[in-house]
Amino acid sequence: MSRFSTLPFVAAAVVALATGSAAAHAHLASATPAPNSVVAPTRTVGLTFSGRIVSTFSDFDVVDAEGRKAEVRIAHGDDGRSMTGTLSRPLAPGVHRVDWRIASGDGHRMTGSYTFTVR
Ligand SMILES: [Cu+2]
Repeated sequence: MSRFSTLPFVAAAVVALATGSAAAHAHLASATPAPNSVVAPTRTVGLTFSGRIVSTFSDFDVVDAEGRKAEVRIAHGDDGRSMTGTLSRPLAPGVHRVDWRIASGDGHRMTGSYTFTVR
């Protein structure tokens, strides 16, 4: 009985280890507009990562459904883990994709993308 009751604790420890190694490099923690959201026309796209990112190697594109990249000026946050892009003009209605690439504080390069819709 006691032998089997330890299993949940072992499982929890394995999960904790896996989470710990994943936390070693930064992943996208939150974004504005949020992934899969529907928003009013905006000129600002902000990404926040779970850990430090190297600003020199970290940026993103905002691409519309026809593959056109928006003109965007990216500023890196003082917190060392966020970026804010200011677009030269509000995004047109439709689906937009954010393609981000970063160098994590631990040196790993990571990329990702998500979409949101402007109504
Ligand atoms: Cu890493």
